[in-house]
Amino acid sequence: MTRTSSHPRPAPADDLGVDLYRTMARIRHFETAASRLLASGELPGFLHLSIGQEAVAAGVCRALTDDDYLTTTHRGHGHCIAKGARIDLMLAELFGRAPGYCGGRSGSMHLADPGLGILGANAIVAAGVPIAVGGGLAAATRGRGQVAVAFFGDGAVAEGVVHESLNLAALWRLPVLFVCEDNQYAEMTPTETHLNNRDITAYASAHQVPAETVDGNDALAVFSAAERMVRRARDGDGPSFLHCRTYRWHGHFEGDAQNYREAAEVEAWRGRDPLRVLRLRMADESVPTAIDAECEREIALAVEWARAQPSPDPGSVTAHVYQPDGASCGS
Ligand SMILES: Cc1ncc(C[n+]2csc(CCOP(=O)(O)OP(=O)(O)O)c2C)c(N)n1
Repeated sequence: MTRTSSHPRPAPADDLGVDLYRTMARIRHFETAASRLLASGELPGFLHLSIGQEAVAAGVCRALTDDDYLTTTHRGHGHCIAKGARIDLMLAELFGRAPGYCGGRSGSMHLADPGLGILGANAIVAAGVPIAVGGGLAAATRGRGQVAVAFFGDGAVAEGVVHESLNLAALWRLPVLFVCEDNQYAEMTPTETHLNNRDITAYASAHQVPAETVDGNDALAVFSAAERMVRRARDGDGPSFLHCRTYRWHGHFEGDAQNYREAAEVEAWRGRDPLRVLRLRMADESVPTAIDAECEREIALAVEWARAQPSPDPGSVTAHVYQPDGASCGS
């Protein structure tokens, strides 16, 4: 379903820190609201939240334009919001309502906005990675300087398709940024028990793709590395790999009993809250406080709107199964 977003994005701030903080706060308030709505029984389906990981989405997407592509995962709300997706349409989709991004049919794990280059969240681990390489090939063919970003978790790194994607992107020098969001668990499995080499950048280096590890809870550090890598891609110098070390505060999914990790580990990472990390670097405390209040209001209004929308017409159940003749996936 192609949808062109005409909804205005929040006014871009001159100050990088303010802009990054606003993006992270929007993600945090969106996901906090979604968590509550699921717990109260209002939202159907599954939710995988990225609370604690917001700096990766904000830092990487700050280096992109609306014309660039991204693909994301089952944990993709943050990436979509940071790329400019409409929060009201995302919430309508989570509620299963007709105006939602996918007509209320997909829920959280298949959000897409081709008009903004969001080529889709994907519930199949690693499946978005080759799609981003396809975006990179389209970008290279068009020659307009677009780039494509593949977000994926540490759990995707040993999937064969990630290596096929790295190889092809390197071989054809495609403008692709591979972003591994390493939250240290794949579902309930710690990374050291599913990856032989804990140095995740080594997998990229094996394909001669330049790689770097950054503190994924530091939005400024993520942005600085992503900006360099995006510039490299736009200049025709091929793909890069950004390994971001971070942590999810909530369970793998909402409702996860989390008996595979200690509460003290979660607490220690909460102490490195990416919003707080940035807040401490901002000169004026009142700015982030005002942004938080603004985001809370924005989300509350969007929830109210989404909740009041109609469900899809049952008579349309077979619609949107096939791409209509002549329709395109955006440009
Ligand atoms: C191909 C495939 N294998 C297994 C699963 C089940 N599964 C869903 S999420 C997940 C873990 C993914 O871990 P990671 O890539 O690190 O992302 P995270 O959940 O930590 O964000 C698994 C194994 C799946 N959805 N797809």
